[in-house]
Amino acid sequence: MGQGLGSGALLFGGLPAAARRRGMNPASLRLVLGDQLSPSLASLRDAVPEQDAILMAEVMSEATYVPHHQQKIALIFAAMRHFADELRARGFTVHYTTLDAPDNAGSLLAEVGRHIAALEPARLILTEPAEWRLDHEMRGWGEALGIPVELRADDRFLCSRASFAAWADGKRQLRMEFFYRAMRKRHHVLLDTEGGPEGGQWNYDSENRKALPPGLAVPQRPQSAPDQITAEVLQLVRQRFAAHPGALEPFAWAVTRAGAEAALAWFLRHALPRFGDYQDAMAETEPLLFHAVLSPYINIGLLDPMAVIRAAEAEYRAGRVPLNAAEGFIRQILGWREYVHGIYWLEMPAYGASNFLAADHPLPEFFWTAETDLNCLRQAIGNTLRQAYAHHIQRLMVIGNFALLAGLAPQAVQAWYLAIYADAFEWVELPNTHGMALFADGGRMASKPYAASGKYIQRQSDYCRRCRYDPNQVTGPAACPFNALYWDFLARHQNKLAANPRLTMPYRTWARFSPERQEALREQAAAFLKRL
Ligand code: FAD
Ligand code: DLZ
Ligand code: SF4
Repeated sequence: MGQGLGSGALLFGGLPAAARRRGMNPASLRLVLGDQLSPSLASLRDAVPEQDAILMAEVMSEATYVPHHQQKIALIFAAMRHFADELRARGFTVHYTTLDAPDNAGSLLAEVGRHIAALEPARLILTEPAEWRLDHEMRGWGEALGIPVELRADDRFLCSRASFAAWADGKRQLRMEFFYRAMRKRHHVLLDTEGGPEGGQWNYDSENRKALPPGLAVPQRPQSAPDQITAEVLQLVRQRFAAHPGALEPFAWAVTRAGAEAALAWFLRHALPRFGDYQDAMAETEPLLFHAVLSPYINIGLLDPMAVIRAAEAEYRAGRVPLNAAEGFIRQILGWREYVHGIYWLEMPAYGASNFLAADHPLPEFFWTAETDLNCLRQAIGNTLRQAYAHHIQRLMVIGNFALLAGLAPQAVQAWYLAIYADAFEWVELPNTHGMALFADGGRMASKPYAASGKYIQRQSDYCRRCRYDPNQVTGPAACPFNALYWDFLARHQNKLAANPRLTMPYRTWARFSPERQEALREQAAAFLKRL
């Protein structure tokens, strides 16, 4: 049995009690969290069925630290229960605490403590959790529990925390594009025979902004009915989490590795070929369009990110998908996903408190209900509440853009994003919210704020057609609120943003407006914000 420390592991806590009864007790207790459902997990790697025990626990503390969307809780509990069965089928002893078990101790530490008291393992083995709050807590578990605790690095990411820190070291500005190129080279992804980028360019983003042509057929995703385990979880969530936001059903998520792999296979065949072209498009009747809808599966460990990347690359090499689609998709996983993960661990815990633009407006109630007369927000938030999912442009250019322009407080906005999406874990959600959507980090992650007027939404979607507002008007009762808010945002933050070279053009345009026009725009925005 491999009892040595895994690479990047930490050992702390007291020595095992000398009188510990050997033989009946597991050599180690290994905790698996709800987003660690990978057979290759560091803490499972050297586990021996006859000697080690595995612990998984559904606990109120994790289910309520933000009011998670009902489908997110159901997805995680159902996937945890299926994963426990998968491990049992491999011969492991899995101690699984369901949320409604009478002796459930309510938190991860309390559950671990209860099992240590009962099983008396020689040591506890953990994989680093993906969120700072739990990572910070776990580093004190050795002392709290009085047995040796080994905390192993989570090597399911393609760039470790240390490796990202080394890449970032000494750089005045971090930019995803350069990180992404380095990752392509390091992992030999989409390279030509000379080691350069396939097709001669690293990035085909400029080909990925097409508006949807009328009548374009969008493939419909297969649905399957929940099995017995999932049905039981849905009943539990219905009873215990009815006050949490979002609809519980229809529940369309896969909850097993096989189900997630089927979703990947469907995406590669039916949606990836068009993913690139319509990546930035939005349509009222087609909330998923050609997106992968795989992020929850990758984030909780049902899909391995490199396997997804290799599968997309293989589709390109087989001539079944164009390069702009394969490259655009791979960039999201090998580039953005790893980049935000690196930034999170580099910048935490200070990152969560960042508020560069001193935004302080409370979160409007309609974030929880979708009841607003701005149709784009009604659609994007409505999709979110119905599916625990919205695609990237809805999250960034509709909801995030609105939060940025309206000056909503970053802490309130980020708590909402963390609660409401099935794929939301702080390591990925926080940099996307504070960094990409709200510019709360002052540009650590993105080179400029993603601020846009109603014109952008009009160009990329069909939302404006059924809106009570007009994207072509900037002032007056029918004017699209995004328009005045956009100019007001630039004016309000002129001292912090005017020097940004990527904002030179809009600031020049603002300067050309007459003082009367500027005042009218600012009054229009102020009146809207007052009503908000
Ligand atoms: P696709 O668009 O099909 O992309 C493929 C994959 O690339 C995704 O499955 C995901 O794993 C990865 N990916 C794409 N964009 C990003 C990104 N910006 N950061 C990290 N990974 C990315 N993603 C999350 O996984 N969890 C979150 O909590 C989350 N919060 C977000 C909050 C805001 C404000 C914004 C703007 C984006 C957020 N994202 C988050 C990123 C992105 O919107 C989702 O990953 C994507 O919408 C997931 O849908 P998909 O699988 O259909 O992705
Ligand atoms: C998100 C979540 C929820 C809702 N419930 C549990 C749970 O009951 N037990 C568990 O082990 N994990 C859960 N998770 C996932 C954890 O919150 C996640 O592992 C940490 O936030 C670290 O990313
Ligand atoms: Fe949104 Fe403005 Fe278009 Fe209405 S007109 S859908 S508020 S962008």
